[in-house]
Amino acid sequence: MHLFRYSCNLLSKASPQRVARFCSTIKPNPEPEYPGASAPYIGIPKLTMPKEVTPIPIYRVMATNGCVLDSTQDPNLSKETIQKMFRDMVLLNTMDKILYESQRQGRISFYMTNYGEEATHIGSAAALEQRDLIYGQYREAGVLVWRGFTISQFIDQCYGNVDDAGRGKQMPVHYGSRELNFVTLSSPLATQMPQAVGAAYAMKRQNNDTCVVCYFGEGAASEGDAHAAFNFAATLDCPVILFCRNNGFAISTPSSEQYKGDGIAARGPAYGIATIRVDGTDVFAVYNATKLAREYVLKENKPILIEAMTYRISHHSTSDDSSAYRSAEEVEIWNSDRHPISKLKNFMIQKGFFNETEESSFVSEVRKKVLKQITESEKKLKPNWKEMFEGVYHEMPKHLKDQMKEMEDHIAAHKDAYPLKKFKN
Ligand SMILES: Cc1ncc(C[n+]2csc(CCOP(=O)(O)OP(=O)(O)O)c2C)c(N)n1
Ligand SMILES: [Mg+2]
Repeated sequence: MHLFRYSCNLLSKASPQRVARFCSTIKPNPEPEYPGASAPYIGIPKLTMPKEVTPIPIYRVMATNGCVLDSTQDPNLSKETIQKMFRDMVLLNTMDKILYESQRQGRISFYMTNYGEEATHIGSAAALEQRDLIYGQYREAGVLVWRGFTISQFIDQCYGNVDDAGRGKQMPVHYGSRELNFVTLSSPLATQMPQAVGAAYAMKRQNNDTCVVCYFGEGAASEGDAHAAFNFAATLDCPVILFCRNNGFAISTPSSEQYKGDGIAARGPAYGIATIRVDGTDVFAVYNATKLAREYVLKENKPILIEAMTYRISHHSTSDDSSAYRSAEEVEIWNSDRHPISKLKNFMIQKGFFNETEESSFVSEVRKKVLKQITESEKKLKPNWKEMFEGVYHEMPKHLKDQMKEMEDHIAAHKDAYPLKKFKN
């Protein structure tokens, strides 16, 4: 330090020629050695502009007409698997239409459809193992269909009756299933993300060849929890597939107002996470990408980010009217040629896997089952009202006991004001 100051003093009094000679004797530091980054030095300031960064490409397998563009990318699934993929997508679509209508008729309080995103659910679910643990957001009902959640389980949950596993405590579409390794959904956006990463960290410690998959929307990715999840996943090397469904909207906020830059995918490399962007209307592309992701996260014990590009064809939920913020023509483009079901149907027709009569009788069968189930679920009793105080704490704390007693007295005093016959005793 002394020597340095001494040289500086001398230099300040020296001629420019001597300064230049002195500087040429100093060896430039070959590599910067900051703990926080490994990057070379530059001598002229340069802004890195977002537009200079090449957009992450969208991987696809099929063209809109269902043709496989490169035969090496055809996952060559069996006819039975492809048929299950198609039928599960159709089942979800059919069930959605009826449940959406049943909300409009005032029979259930709320509903969310999955139109346009069917291939992201089925393609990813098909590439996973049943033991892989899933954390969803809410628009991933197809994952449950693939895993075997039944029509009655879906509808009992929407009706919040005695057979709803959630005991009527949550809004419709907040499904969950311990048997199917699907963690119960919760409404506050992005809360599932750090939880999923934590679970993946536990999986890594157990070394049980199981990964975690966490679905989230591009809107939810603006939450602070998303940052925490990305950063913990990367720094703790967690085997988690962070699966973003980018459907272009967060209720009425289009993705152009949600973020700047190259979407959610671009955040992957920024956090040090391997990333793939995929055509979410192409079931085979989603399948291949998820298969690759699963192998990678388990082999490397590291996270992966998938961004599946789709379009939310439906309104956000039954509480939204999307005609207020987008045109019917725009929606129609995605609801016809670009629809994931029509893409897969085109593929199946070319392969000779599609039988019009069989498929339409499948749809009418599903319709019948759903309608029958609605009548049954509607008739079932609601859980005993006392259950709303239970199930959170192992032992009910005093304040809840007090509230329950208060309600008991209230109900006893106003029996006629409540539809008690509709609740289990
Ligand atoms: C913390 C929090 N903020 C706001 C909301 C209200 N909300 C519910 S869904 C939603 C939009 C989410 O959009 P996105 O993540 O893109 O999912 P998508 O509905 O498109 O599938 C908002 C703002 C919420 N549930 N939780
Ligand atoms: Mg969205």
